[in-house]
Amino acid sequence: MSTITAIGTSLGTSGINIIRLSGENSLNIIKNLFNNYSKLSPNSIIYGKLIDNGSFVDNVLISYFKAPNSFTGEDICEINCHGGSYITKEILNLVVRNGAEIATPGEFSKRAFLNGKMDLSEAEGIIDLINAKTKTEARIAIEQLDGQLFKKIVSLREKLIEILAQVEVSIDYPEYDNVEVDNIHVLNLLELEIFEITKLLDSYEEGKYIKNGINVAILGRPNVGKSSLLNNLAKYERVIVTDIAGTTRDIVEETVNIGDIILNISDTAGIRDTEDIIEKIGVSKSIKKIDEVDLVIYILNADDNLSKEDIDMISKIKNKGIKYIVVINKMDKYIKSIFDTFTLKLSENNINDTINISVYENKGIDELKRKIISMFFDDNLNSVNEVMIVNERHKKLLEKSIEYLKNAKKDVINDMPVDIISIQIKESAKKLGEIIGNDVSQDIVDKIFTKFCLGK
Ligand SMILES: Nc1nc2c(ncn2[C@@H]2O[C@H](COP(=O)(O)OP(=O)(O)OP(=O)(O)O)[C@@H](O)[C@H]2O)c(=O)[nH]1
Ligand SMILES: [Mg+2]
Repeated sequence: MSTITAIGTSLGTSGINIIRLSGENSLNIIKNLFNNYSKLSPNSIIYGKLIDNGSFVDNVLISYFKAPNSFTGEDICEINCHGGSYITKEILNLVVRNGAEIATPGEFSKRAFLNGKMDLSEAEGIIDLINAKTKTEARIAIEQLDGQLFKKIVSLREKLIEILAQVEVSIDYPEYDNVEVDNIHVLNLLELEIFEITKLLDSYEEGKYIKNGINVAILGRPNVGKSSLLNNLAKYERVIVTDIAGTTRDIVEETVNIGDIILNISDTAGIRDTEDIIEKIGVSKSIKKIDEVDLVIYILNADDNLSKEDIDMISKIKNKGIKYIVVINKMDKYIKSIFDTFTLKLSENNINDTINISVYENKGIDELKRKIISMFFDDNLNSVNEVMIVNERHKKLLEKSIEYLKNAKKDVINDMPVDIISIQIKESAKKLGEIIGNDVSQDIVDKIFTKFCLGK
């Protein structure tokens, strides 16, 4: 294996930067460049001078981890130099001139996986931790890189192997077989395993929103305060707000945090019939957006009439089965008689469960935030103890694993030969194994690690 190198820190102006080397030639390369090389021993970090052909390059700290006791399982040396992009790149070039190859993204972690230093789900946890933008996202990633998912998968696989043993006893000793009793027992075990895997699979529903955020569109007629709500949630003037109907012409996207959850919000052009060509395009984009999001916030105004367009749009959203919240804005303009007629009309049209807000007075916004969270998450997020999945690859493998077990159940019920049942159970176990990296193809491994950043 070649010796690879990359800058492990982000290139900018900082106190220090780190250039990593991994591979059997790491120590030799350092030997050519470091004046205090003789003091380096495994698991040590030594201060000294980096020298290139007799000329001083930088004062550095160099650490050394001897194979197999390192992150990659290979010899690793790390050069801690002064921060600053020029000197860091100079040292990287120096290391390359002395025999190292520039690493591809994720190559250090890929080597760690190939050398058995971590399983695939742990490696995926590392990418997620690096990319995490919220506390909850980071917590799930840490659990994964700490091997929690690995342990869960291993235990699910062990149970499958026990079931397999039960099934195969009947192959080896058919003369002792009481088929009916055996079948019921195997069916129960399969049912239990399907239940356990489904439980893990279901956690993806919440997990994907934690990882990717909730995609939200704010819709409504012109001037109801859609952009004002986005600005309020973003906590700065992201979008132009005026009292001219039709101010927002195109979709404006912004990511905001509410508590520990990310919302990817699209503010849209107010929906109305218009002859203005640009606005017309904007309106059709607004309507299309409904199909792309997880949640629609539909805004009405407290001092307005409920129009036919509103009723039609809300029905359209309802019929599509998309999650939605009807928000009544401008409650600061509340006049009882108008509002009573308005709410009556709402309930006549089966629009209930609305949230009243005033963006002007910053009222009702917290309730709206709580409502959004409760629509996507069951419990208090921080008290979740169960292992969660957040990765689509894992989700698909769990689904396949369940599918094979359901086939196995059918085969048992239909009195199929035992070896056919065994094949289904083995395939199911194989799919579980792929989550942690057993029997995965080179293509999949390569694909996973290219998602890593350089130097990891
Ligand atoms: N009284 C009152 N006025 C508000 C409130 N929220 C927004 N407005 C005003 O309503 C007008 C329209 O606000 P926008 O946020 O531009 O409305 P919009 O829905 O984005 O409008 P379009 O982009 O034209 O579709 C502006 O004059 C806002 O200042 C509120 O809570 N109370
Ligand atoms: Mg607007």
